[in-house]
Amino acid sequence: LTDAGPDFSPWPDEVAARYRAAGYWAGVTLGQVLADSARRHGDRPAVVDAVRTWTYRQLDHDASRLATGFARLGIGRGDRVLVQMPNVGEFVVICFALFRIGAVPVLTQPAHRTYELVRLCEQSGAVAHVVADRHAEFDYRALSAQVAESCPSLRSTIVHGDPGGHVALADLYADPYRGPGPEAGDVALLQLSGGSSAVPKLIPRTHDDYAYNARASLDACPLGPGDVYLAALPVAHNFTLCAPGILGALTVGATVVVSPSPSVEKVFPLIERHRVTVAAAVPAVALRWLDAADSTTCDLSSLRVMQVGGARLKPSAARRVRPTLGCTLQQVFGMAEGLICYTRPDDPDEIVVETQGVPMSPADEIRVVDDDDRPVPDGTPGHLLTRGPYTIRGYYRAAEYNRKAFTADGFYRTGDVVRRLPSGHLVVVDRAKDIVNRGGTKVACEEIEEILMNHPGVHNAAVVGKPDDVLGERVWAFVIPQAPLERGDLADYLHERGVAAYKVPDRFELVQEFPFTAVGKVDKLALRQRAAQEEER
Ligand code: J2J
Repeated sequence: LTDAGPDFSPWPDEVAARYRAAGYWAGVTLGQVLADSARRHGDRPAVVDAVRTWTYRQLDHDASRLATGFARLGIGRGDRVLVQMPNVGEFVVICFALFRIGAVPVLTQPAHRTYELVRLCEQSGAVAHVVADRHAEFDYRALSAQVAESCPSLRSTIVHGDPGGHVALADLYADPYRGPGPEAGDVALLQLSGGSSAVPKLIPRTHDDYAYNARASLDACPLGPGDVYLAALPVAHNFTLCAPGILGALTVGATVVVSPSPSVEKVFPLIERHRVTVAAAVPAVALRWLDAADSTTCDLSSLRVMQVGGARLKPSAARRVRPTLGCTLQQVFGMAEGLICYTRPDDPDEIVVETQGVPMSPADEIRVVDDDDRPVPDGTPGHLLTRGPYTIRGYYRAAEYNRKAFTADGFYRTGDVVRRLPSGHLVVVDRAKDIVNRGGTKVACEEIEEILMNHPGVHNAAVVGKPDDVLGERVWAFVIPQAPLERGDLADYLHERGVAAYKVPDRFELVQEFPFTAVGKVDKLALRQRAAQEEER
């Protein structure tokens, strides 16, 4: 058995014992969470997508039958499986089938291409890749075949839809699974980090910690069997999956409606048709919904809570939520590594509009510190460090990087700069990590810089965020050429290398030199300011 293994940084024994004794870790696997709900809410709708509905009983049964199919392919406890699915109900079935056998989904995004997938496969040693045949005019079977060429660990491609020579997902459903399952302390899934390193980092979340993540989220965002949660953001994202998201809804017998996209055209009719009560959006998406709400003919009156997170929501936009959508705003400041902060339904308006809430668990430990890790007074901006029952102690197979990303006593360095109010509410004021937050989607600057620097015409490259009214930020690359270069060449180069489209800089600026800091590093802050001052062309 691979078990949680040495690849995973466990919580110290005495801390784990404390989390168990306090009931944060309930000793229940995610597969058991669904099985319990199936017993209690069997005939209620669990998941609804554009094609069909699964009742709780059907979902549990399908997950169990698919688990047998996966097991017959040789997928076992501890094996990693790349799951790359668009927003369809089968995503949920696939994840729970893997949870049943203790196999570990690696939650990749539909936008990822060979560059990302090969690295994720190498990092995780994945044995299979689950994809949809085609989505958004792209053929994932061909993509998977390309990935398999570079990744000897990858044995099977499993396809939802027309298998085109690979294994058909539909053919895998067999008798209900009776084999062994995981322990609650095992790694349940690998989330992707927004990352600030050249190689993407994987986030090992255990059954115990992820189930608690969903339950604690339900304290901040209560759901019951009468609720309908709209999954409009990508289903694999931590926000959609677990804050309280799909997993939270399935814990309490609520219904998950999966929207194929977050567009107004898809989402508004779904809200009306299914009487959606809770929806989650990143700020860029929330703005589009707010702009369209005044003139829509759709009935949005069922909405009770609009969750917004993933990137900073401007107070001016936050103020529009109640008058425009007629529901409560909940700000969500979370991260796939763990910590989630929420504003609460009974918080005063000013708190809901101006802050990103309080940590959801009484066991969350928070430090706000200066550059030397010394605590700063409330009200003063500082680096946010955190530790707790659902925050990882280390990235997967990343011992060296972990020494930088965590303190010696196990606090995760979030890279976010926050101000803590005397009430405990956090306001995200800045970011110290080297990423661009493009409408909630994170781009690691170093990753793109490293690829650009391999281009023969590039002497040096620096990627920064350019403030943007709609997305919050866009990706800008400053490039020092060492040979004649067209801007279009660089975008083409990234596409040819198989980099996901959202990471390709929105603009390339060719320059003669970079500003440097006193210690001789490229001065990213100065470049960010320069980008901010440039007019859009
Ligand atoms: C400012 N920055 C924010 C916010 C996240 C719930 C919600 C979101 C995520 C997520 C998540 C922010 N205001 N409200 O996992 O469970 C930025 C911070 C943070 C990073 C994490 C969840 N909400 N951010 O966005 O792993 O910089 O998770 O560290 O994708 O997004 O990104 P990610």
